[in-house]
Amino acid sequence: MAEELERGSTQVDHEYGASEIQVLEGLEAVRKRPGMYIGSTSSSGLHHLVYEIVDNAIDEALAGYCDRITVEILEGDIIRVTDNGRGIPVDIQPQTGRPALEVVYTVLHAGGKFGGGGYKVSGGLHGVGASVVNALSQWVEVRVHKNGQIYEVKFSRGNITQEMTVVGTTDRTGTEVVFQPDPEMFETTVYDYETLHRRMREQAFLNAGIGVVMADRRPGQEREDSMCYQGGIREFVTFINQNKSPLHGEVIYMSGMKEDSMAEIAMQYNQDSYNEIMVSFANNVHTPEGGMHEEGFKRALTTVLNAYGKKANILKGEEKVSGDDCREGLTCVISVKLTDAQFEGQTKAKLGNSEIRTLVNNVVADKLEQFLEENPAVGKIILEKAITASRAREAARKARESVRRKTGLESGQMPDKLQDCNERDPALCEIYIVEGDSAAGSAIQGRDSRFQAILSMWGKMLNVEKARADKIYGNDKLYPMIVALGAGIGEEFNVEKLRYHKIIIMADADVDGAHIRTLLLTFFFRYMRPLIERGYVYSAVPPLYKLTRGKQQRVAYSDEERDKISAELRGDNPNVKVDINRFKGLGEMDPHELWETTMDPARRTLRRITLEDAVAADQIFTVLMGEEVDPRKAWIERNAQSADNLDF
Ligand code: 1YM
Repeated sequence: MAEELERGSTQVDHEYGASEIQVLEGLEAVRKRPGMYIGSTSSSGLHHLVYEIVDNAIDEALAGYCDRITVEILEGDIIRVTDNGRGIPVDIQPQTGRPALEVVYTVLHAGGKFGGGGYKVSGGLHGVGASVVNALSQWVEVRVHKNGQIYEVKFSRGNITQEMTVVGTTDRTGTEVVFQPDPEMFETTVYDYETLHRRMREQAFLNAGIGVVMADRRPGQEREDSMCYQGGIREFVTFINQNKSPLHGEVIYMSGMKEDSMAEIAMQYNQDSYNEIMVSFANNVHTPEGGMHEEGFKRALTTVLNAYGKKANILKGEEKVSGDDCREGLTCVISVKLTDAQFEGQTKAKLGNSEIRTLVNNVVADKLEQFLEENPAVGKIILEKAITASRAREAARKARESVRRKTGLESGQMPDKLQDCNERDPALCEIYIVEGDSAAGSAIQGRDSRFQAILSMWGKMLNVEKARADKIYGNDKLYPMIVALGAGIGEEFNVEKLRYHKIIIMADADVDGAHIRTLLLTFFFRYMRPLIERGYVYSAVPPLYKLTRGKQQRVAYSDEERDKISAELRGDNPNVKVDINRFKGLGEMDPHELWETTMDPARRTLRRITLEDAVAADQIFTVLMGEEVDPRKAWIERNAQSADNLDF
């Protein structure tokens, strides 16, 4: 990497001053340890580059100078981001003697340190800015429209290859950034439209009134989505609830500020769901692990509903509703903006600033009370929903205890469907959840029984979106799994008691397999969410093809790999015959094959299930599992070639 920096820098035709040497050292550090700056060099890090550039445009919009941002994926997975703001400053920066534009793109943490005025509120996972994108890109070009001129600067792997030059005149203002991520730095350089689209939509919801265009210009996959939400997070709630039936027409919206911080909350209850969806952000950054803003909200919601229920005589005598009762069926979006956000937790996705808890608590305490006073009819249905939840919870507790007594949940007795492993340290243990009898048979024979347990499941699984906890405990598919995992569910879930730290869903690579996987993920998402948050849930990746040439056999996990291996087996001879067979299902593999291709830790591929976007996950789950049949059909048709063997 040092070599590349040197090669690039020979193209700069002036002598280095001390500050520029520092620049090179700074960006070299980024190339040495990219993960420290963008989280990882996987697909997630690749997408992060786009967010960093977009964040600068969002900041410009929040400052009130820009109302339109366009993000395009061009042919060759080149990214172009354009805004109509003031344009990055081009004047000479006194400390460096270079134009600000060059400094922003070459000095680590340059953004926001100068240019004056306001604080940077948006910011990706680490908020490290344009120079990191530059360091990790094969090339970057920035064009700034400002003062009637078009200024252009070019870089390669962090080094200036064309100093800032005026290349034309213009009658508008704004910034255009085009870059190509460096394939030497990333495991993949292929962009996923949906990932970027989801993120841009989220930003459009969080920043009311900003127009965001997302476009795919890659040949053969052209697509464009225009987003602008005047209602901001109110419309976000409506969007999340689009396939649900709201309990009250209007989304409840509350906002307030104190000193430099501000909070806004939008919420709406649903009739047909027992789950709570809480999506929170701090400075436009998603905080899936929650934190102080969520705590403040929960506390105030419970207090206000109990107080109102009493005052309106809906709660009688000593009757109370718990926090969980108050949030059953609730969809809520919380967005806070503050000067010095502290991100904590396992994945730095939890807000730690305690003053925000007080702010959100106060906003909700004031505004929700006021709303309920002004809308007593809505107040009544919300409280009745909470009371129903409270009674159902009590019934579920009783059901659970009776199941426990009958089946000895606490006796430590394991279900028949489990073939356990010998190892007892959960950190070393894996459990394969296998769909289908014959696949489970192969897995049991093929596994390494020292540390691999097999749980077989077959038949139709309970749709948990539609069921309450009491039904789940009584379900013959889920109950053995709950017992095998050993950590309980829902409020009682205790991850410390978990018996395996790798939970691997092994299902066929077809529509049925996708269905089972989604059902299981819905269940984990709803009732054992810490499993996903901690990264304990995986999907096995079985091969798709078997290639045979004489006695030689190989397997391929994708169409590209199939073609590559086929060419390898053929060698230079086009007349050689290579047999290509598509695996129809796991059940077709013999135990040995299954071990070699899908279960052997040294050779298998596992895909870790992440909670990267709880909204997206819930969308899919709701679309697939909810009451409405049409969106589910549409989703499956979009995502599978043959949907014929699925029943709705
Ligand atoms: C497509 C990406 O970077 N837009 C952008 C960036 C800046 C400004 C405007 C800007 C900021 C300020 C003053 C200020 C940036 N400026 C800087 C720095 N779009 C994109 N649009 N004038 C213009 O913050 O005061 C960093 S980013 F530091 F130079 F001011």
